[in-house]
Amino acid sequence: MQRLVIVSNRAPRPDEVSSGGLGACILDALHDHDAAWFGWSGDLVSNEGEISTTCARYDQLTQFTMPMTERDYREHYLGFCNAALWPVHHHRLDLARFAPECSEGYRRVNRRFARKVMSNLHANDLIWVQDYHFIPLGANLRMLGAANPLGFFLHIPFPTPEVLLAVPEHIWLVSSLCAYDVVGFQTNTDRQNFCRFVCGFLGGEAMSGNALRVGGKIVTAVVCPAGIDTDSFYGMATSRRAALQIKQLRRDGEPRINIIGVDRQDYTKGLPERLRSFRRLLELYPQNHKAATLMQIAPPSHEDVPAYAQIRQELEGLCGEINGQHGDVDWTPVRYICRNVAREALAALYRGSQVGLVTPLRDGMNLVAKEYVIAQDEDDPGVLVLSRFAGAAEDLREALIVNPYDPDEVAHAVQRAITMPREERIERHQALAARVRERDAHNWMTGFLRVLEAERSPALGCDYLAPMQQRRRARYAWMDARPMSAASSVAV
Ligand code: ADQ
Repeated sequence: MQRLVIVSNRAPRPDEVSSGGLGACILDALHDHDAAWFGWSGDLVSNEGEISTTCARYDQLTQFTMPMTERDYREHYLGFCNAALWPVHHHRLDLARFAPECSEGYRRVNRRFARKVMSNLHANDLIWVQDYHFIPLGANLRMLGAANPLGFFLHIPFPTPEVLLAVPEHIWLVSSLCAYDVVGFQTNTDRQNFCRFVCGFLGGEAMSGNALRVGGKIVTAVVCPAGIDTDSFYGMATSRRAALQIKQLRRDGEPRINIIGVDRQDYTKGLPERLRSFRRLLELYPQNHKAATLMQIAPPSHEDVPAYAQIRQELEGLCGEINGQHGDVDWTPVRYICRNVAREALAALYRGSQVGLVTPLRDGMNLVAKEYVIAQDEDDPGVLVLSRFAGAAEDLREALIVNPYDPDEVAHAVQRAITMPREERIERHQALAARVRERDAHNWMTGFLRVLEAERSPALGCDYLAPMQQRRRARYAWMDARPMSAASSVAV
């Protein structure tokens, strides 16, 4: 089997609990695959001279991690990735900030990672770059002479062209995506948005199948929804330990209806809106008093970004308000847990909850929705209430699909979930579980890699590659030049 080279912002340790979907999804899919994974170690150093690479081996996985400088962290990570790309891709232009030094920091870090990958690359490797932190990495690798098949997967939504135009470097960004052989998206909508941009603003044209021709080069754009390791998650949810935990959750005197939400604290996850919907449930359906509890597990993320610190304050305020207004000595309506929980414990909590409340305002996929489905007892399953703005809603149509901005609609859906007859719950669950299994982490990875492998040139590794590499270097050289204006012409 060929070695797979993965590059992502963080390379999670396989033995650690993390609240990130990307790491969980790749680790779940990587079983038995010979792989090298490059990422940021999470450490900061004061200058570039102090950057050194740490190599760790876990079975067939080798991880290469390196620190970032404080300046990189400020400009690349906080400044461009978190303050520009993340809000734009989630349609939050009100929160987006653009600064030339930040886009330069983004280019700088991408160039550094490209050099690091290049110095450890084998001729037969497949390269798979993950997510928005590394959009230009592929073009950088081509400039350094890499001839390997190059794939990219976008875990977050691809915005509509009208929104993406707000990023000053929009032409450069999407052209950089076109430097890959294969670009993967979570949903049809994301792929369509990408194609609309390529055809509308880069002069690209749709070819047969999934191919697009842009400036004489072909890029294949595929839909490949991210998934979970369904067997291992089901195993965790049905373990003896899980059964004990569920029993404890439902012990006498505790509320009978458990509603669960699990999300990183992020403004895209719709957490304040969810709490307001739960409050509305208690107002509209007072029979839930002393009966229903919302357990919201929400570990903080990006605490050094002001928009994130605000969410935490807002959440804590809302929990206090709801508990103060509706709670009683023997009933706490909202249980708020602000830290990471072991995956096994999470699986048990899902299984012990009658309603899974997954209501992001916008989300690439949302793996929590899939985890909730798989954790259920097939004979007495809970009901998934899912935002129409989660990528998962494209597939999981038998969930109760809601508009997360409308607290009344969400409250009515939760009430419908609580009172849904068992036969209907089973029927919906069977359809959902079949789809989640069909699109699990393994199929996500193999589906993508199958398309990428088809890009492999039979000449790889041969001497006569040199002229081809030179042509490629020349083709991508412009991308490393100083930032371009939106009006500049593009030849990819
Ligand atoms: P996220 O937005 O991070 O990632 P999401 O799909 O919501 O991912 O998954 C979060 C993961 O973290 C789940 O596996 C969940 O169980 C876990 N998790 C969350 N809170 C936790 C806690 N407190 N303790 C332990 N585990 C916790 C991005 C995109 C998503 C996309 C994924 C995968 O934003 O839209 O689904 O990548 O492609």
